[in-house]
Amino acid sequence: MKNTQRHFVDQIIPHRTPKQKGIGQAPVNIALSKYWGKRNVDLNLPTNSSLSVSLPGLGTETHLEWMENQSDEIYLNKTLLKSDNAFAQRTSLFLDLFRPNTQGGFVVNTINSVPTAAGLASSASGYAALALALNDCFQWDLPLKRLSLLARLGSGSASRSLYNGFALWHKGQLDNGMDSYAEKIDQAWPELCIGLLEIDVSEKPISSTQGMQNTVNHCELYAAWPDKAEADLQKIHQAIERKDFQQLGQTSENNALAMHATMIATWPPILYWQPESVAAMHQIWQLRSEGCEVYFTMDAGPNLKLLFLRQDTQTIQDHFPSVKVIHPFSDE
Ligand code: 2P0
Repeated sequence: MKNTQRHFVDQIIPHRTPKQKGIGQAPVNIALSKYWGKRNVDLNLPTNSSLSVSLPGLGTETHLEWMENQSDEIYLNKTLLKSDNAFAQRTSLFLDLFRPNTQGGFVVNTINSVPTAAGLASSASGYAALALALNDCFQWDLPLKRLSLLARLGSGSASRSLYNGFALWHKGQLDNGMDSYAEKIDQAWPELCIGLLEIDVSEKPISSTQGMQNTVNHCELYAAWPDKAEADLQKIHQAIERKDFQQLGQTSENNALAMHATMIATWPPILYWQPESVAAMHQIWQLRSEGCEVYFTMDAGPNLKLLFLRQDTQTIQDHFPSVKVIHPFSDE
């Protein structure tokens, strides 16, 4: 696995000589058309393309420095992690792909403004920020498209977190993974709002990586997923271009529920929802039947992300007092 990944990295980076300290910052992203399933586990190549919107103000900032004659030191939110910590081990394994020798180590300072493993995809902003910090530290000067290939190796959804606004991660066709990158969709939608509805932010029982692998291997319904995901992505892309909010909302909600249907139909079953998640869905459907255009999407966790337009903010806040409202395009 390591050799395959190192060979992949060799085709992208110009050298392995760190020049200075590096810094990277990246937002979390919410997929409107989801990534669920890999066609190649070593290279994190997905079975389907996906489309996301980034959440400005929520994400990761990473500082990186190469030190000769010491091992990696990894800080998460200013706390030094023990070397057997899962986050530290995963980070060090990723950094193995870039280190110039085995005598030195990286000092990594990661500040997350999202709870780790809470279904808000902190690994997405984490590996995107790390790819940017590496680019800065080694002074590679790589374009974002190339950095998204590197971020993808850390976590698939990280490929989309190199960008603000909408991003499209192409699944690619090649076995070597060089065409499986994300790029920005150059469209702003200032009225679009995302409402974060936290049901439970504790560590999830099964990681997305494991969950999607189990689904691919042990779900008869999964065969229908890749084609549906591609069709949904096209509809959402079109909805963004036409600013057709109903098409965006309906397709996104249906796409998320279809992804969860494949999880539920896996054996043993994977169910990230909690009773409060289902209660919130009913509340959203009730509001919609009363004429308020609100939809939801969900990832590998119990939390909901509401989709609505700015004009409905007050109604949404009245019905969901704890909702955190994000404007993905407030600065554009
Ligand atoms: C997404 N998720 O498109 C989907 C929807 C979760 C549900 O991408 O194994 O953490 O590291 O590539 O990127 C979460 O999966 O998985 C994810 P790996 P990742 O946002």
